[in-house]
Amino acid sequence: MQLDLTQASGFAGEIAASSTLSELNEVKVKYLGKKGLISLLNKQLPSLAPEERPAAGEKIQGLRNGFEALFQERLEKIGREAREKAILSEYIDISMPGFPFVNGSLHPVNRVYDEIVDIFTIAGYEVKSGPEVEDDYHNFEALNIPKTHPARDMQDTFYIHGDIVLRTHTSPVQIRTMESQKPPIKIISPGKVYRCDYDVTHSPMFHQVEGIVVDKGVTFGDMKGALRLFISRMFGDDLDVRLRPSFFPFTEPSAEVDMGCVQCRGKGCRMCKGTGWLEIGGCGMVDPEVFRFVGTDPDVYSGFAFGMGIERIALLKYGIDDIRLFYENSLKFLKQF
Ligand code: FA5
Repeated sequence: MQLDLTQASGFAGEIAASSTLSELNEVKVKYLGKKGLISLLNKQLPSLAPEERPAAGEKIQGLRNGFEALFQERLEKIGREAREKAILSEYIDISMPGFPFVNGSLHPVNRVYDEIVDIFTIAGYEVKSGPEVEDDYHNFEALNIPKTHPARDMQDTFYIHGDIVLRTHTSPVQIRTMESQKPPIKIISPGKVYRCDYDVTHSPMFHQVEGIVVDKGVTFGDMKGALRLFISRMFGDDLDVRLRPSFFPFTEPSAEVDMGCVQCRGKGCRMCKGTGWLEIGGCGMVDPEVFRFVGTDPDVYSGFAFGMGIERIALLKYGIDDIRLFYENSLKFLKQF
């Protein structure tokens, strides 16, 4: 008996015709799988005469070796082709024009807010914050504004319920700080405040920065010095500070803070209504009554406090005449900063 090798020898064409890995593997199973055409030849060996077996075995091994060599060659070619295809499909034309990348920018109020914080922290002030939803005691009572006091009408308050309000100024933070910290105190507290106000220079939500310094021997002159330092760093050395007598229930004496007009540098123009001065906030020496509320002895300590509108400072810095522009979110306006 002779082995019929015809069928098991036909793999060369099939290997060459395989164009994918799975097609190539199918050919391998067909020839070298358990029931593959070459594998089946091995099972026929026992039926041969013993003297014919070695030669037949060699022929089968020859077929197997031939298959493996062609298979390996084809496998490498398919792999190479797949890699080349992937490289071509991932090709990036770096000479193509890019997509424009739109950069955001800081809101002008945030920009001025950060600048104010920088100026005061460099001068040794610590930054404190407090709740925007505040109780009547910290927003009014402890600031020497009892329920029946007409000074409550100075600020149009949003009441949440009962004794809970949206803070109308950042002054409650001076109370909270003095309640929890003994002098010396030197802090600023920037943040959002709320009043029922709306026109070209007033917004229902706006930002203030409060400052308070308490220690032995703090004077009105120290306060003017602090305000002058701030104004010169923010607007330039040539602008003076003027303190105009005023009234706040929590400071005595009290004053309005005016600075030289940023537009005419003090000469008089439309912006300052010919006066050469612009108002930016209020200030004064901490009232002894307030010290009593927080348990600080007014015979030992003295202090000054000031509060300024951050939008007001931003309006002046950028020469804008309507506060509402800050909150309309027009990109055309905001992109200028
Ligand atoms: C106060 O709020 C005092 N707490 C300031 C103070 C602190 C005085 C410490 C003394 C000692 P006044 O109500 O004047 O003061 O507000 C201060 C500043 O906030 C004003 O000068 C103004 O620049 C700004 N401001 C007030 N209301 C508005 C508003 N509705 N919109 C924008 N800015 C405002």
